[in-house]
Amino acid sequence: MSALPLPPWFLESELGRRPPGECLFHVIPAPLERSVSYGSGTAGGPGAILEASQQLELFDGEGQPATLGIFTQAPLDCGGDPQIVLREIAATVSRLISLEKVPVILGGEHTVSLGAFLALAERGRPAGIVQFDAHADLRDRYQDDPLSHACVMRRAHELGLPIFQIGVRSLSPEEHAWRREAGIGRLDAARLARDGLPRPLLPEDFPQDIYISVDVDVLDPAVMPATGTPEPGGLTWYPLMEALESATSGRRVLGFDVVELAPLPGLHAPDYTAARLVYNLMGFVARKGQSR
Ligand SMILES: [Mn+2]
Repeated sequence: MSALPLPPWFLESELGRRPPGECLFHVIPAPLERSVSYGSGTAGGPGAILEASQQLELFDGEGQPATLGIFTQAPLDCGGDPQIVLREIAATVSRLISLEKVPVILGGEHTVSLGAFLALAERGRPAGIVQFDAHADLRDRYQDDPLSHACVMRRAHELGLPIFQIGVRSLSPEEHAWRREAGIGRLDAARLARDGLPRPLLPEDFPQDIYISVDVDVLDPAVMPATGTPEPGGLTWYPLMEALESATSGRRVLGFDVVELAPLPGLHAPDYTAARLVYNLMGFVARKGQSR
């Protein structure tokens, strides 16, 4: 549909291309942008992350997760009915999980995560979602749209998936009240800033199998200005890395996504930050997902 040249594969500069069967990580570029409520540009997120990944070192500080193989699919066509896009993501994620591969979705707006949540719900075994986000995303409807990025975790809850939120610092009074009623697990940004990271981070009864959804606005705007709805008081780099490492510790990570990057022309640091976040998360998954 698009005449634009395809972006490179994740870290293709160092890895070249390997057959999908040889790769643990399968990157799914999902440039969906439809319900963005403030700044725009998330459709450019996946391409910017893939371009910036060409600058990454193979060594992530502890190891080389890239040796496990990183396959990158062609970007999804997100132009049509969002329900069809979500079904396609769900089918791909289901297939990859059954093959014991790790799907890595690059957004695009947060709505793309719902495709993965559908796959988790259909899997028929307990799986929890660990959400890193400035916003609760728990609205029932937003601007009359149940598929808005502001509703994605409400939809996850309706699918019966346990949720644990980290870094939230902006939510409506209704979301605040509903979150409490529904018993959604949380470590809000203000509490994290005040008390530091609890150990263990996740409740003991949280599922062993988890899916991690990272909205880049969980980071402070000083670290991550390139996102549609920036919110002050976010996590800086090392607290986010610590929290991701702690969340993955001893659990099996079925897959993850990094969403809501809206590249700013002329400012490449945020794109690289997002690419580095993806790669470090691959490292945590590779080193901690021992049960695979
Ligand atoms: Mn979000």
